[in-house]
Amino acid sequence: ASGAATTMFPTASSNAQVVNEPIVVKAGETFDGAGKTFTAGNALGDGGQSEDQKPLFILEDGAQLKNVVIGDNGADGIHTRGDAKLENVHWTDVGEDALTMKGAGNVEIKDSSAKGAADKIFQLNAPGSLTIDNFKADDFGKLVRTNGGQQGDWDINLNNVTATNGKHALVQSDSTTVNVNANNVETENVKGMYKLPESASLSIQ
Ligand code: ADA
Ligand code: CA
Ligand code: CA
Ligand code: CA
Repeated sequence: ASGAATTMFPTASSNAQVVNEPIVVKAGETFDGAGKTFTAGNALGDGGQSEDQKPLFILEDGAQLKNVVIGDNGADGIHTRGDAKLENVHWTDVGEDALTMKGAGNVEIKDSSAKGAADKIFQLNAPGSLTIDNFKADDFGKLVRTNGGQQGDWDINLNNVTATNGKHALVQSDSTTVNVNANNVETENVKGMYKLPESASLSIQ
């Protein structure tokens, strides 16, 4: 697939800033990484599949994160606590997962990419919406997963997404009220695609 997304996969810098304590972006503030690479120190975790790892960034309600490359220790990625906007954020080797919605809100991610996720990229543990626009994913388990076995009102919007080499699903949810809208999504070698309850709403354009 030539691809629906125009964003690129950047290479992590070997001169990364090591993060030993999560960087908190306070409510309503913007953190601009200026294109630098950030990588987790061992204090946050090893980037493997253990569930007790910490994130590199915590975005409080209304925070924005832009121009950030996350390097080869992705630990528990990014946690959001409410509404959040991410722009030009790239996970070069996703850790346990890439981003977790920990608080209810609307999370928007644009012009970004992720690769190398043993399991999930986006983990939705609190209700709200996840909207991604112009996003590339390669080598992952699931692009989006709402928390296993949980019900919740989630709206998942995928716009201009190119996803390649997915092992389990593009979007997986156990919630009977989940809404998924996919607009201009191209996939190649993605197994499972939309794994949703019968009553979920799925619109593909
Ligand atoms: C797994 C686990 C959840 C939660 C989640 C996460 O799905 O079962 O309890 O920890 O990962 O947020 O990474
Ligand atoms: Ca997990
Ligand atoms: Ca990885
Ligand atoms: Ca996690």
